[in-house]
Amino acid sequence: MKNIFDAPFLKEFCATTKNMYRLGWDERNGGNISVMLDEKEVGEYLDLNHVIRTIPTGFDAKPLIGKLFMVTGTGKYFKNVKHDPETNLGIIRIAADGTTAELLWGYKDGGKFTSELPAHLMSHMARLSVDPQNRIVMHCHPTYTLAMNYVHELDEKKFTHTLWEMCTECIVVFPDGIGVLPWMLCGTNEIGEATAAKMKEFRLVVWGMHGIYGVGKDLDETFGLIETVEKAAQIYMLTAHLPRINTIKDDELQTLAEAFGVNYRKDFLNL
Ligand code: 2HA
Ligand code: ZN
Repeated sequence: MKNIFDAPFLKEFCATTKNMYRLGWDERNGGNISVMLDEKEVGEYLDLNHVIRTIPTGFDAKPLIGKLFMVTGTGKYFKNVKHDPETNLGIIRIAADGTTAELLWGYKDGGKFTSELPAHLMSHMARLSVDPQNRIVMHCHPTYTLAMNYVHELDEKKFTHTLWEMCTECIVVFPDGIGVLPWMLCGTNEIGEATAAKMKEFRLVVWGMHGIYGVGKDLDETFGLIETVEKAAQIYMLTAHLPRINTIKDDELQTLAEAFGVNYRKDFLNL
């Protein structure tokens, strides 16, 4: 059996949380990540027949039965993941009943997965139904994106349009736009269901006055999506109070999207 601390999937997870913390997206215990792992790959590092303990999830995730996920722990700090992944992370498998998680590794101090597991697993289910390559669900509290929530209308078309105008690359990176939920109580099945419903259409979902969810096929792609939104939100917040002299016009956004061959939300432009 190989040493799990050498596993590329663990190293990349640790590097990502470190980066997110460094960028100020995950203060204290803010944020959570889940990564669907390849069973065969994990089997090189762990005895998949050894279940440390079982933990009820509180909801039904039948389409994910048998799937393995590496998930950040509840109450744990992104800041600490790299130094002690075995306490701050866990690898779980969705058991045959669809409502229990089998702990295969981690949560060493008796802990458990993030309180946002419903939003994560429901989002995995929703994304897999439209994109079988999806592996990642990432949640965080990026500063400028959050600041923008207080001064910009929380309307999907308007929010997306404003961000598309802020950097030339935006419409190419997230042509599908950004879903927006109003403020809702976090950690519940209800916000999980609302997030998953948006995920059928969007790879990015803003939780009003809370943060953002991103999904993708790997950690780099998902991190990059949120990073691009955050950069655009930063430009917006640096300029929102100043007279706007220049902008990228809608016909230019259309030209960009067509030049890069992306399938963009035409109804989010005013042509
Ligand atoms: O896990 O970010 O939304 C801490 C949070 C809850
Ligand atoms: Zn949060």
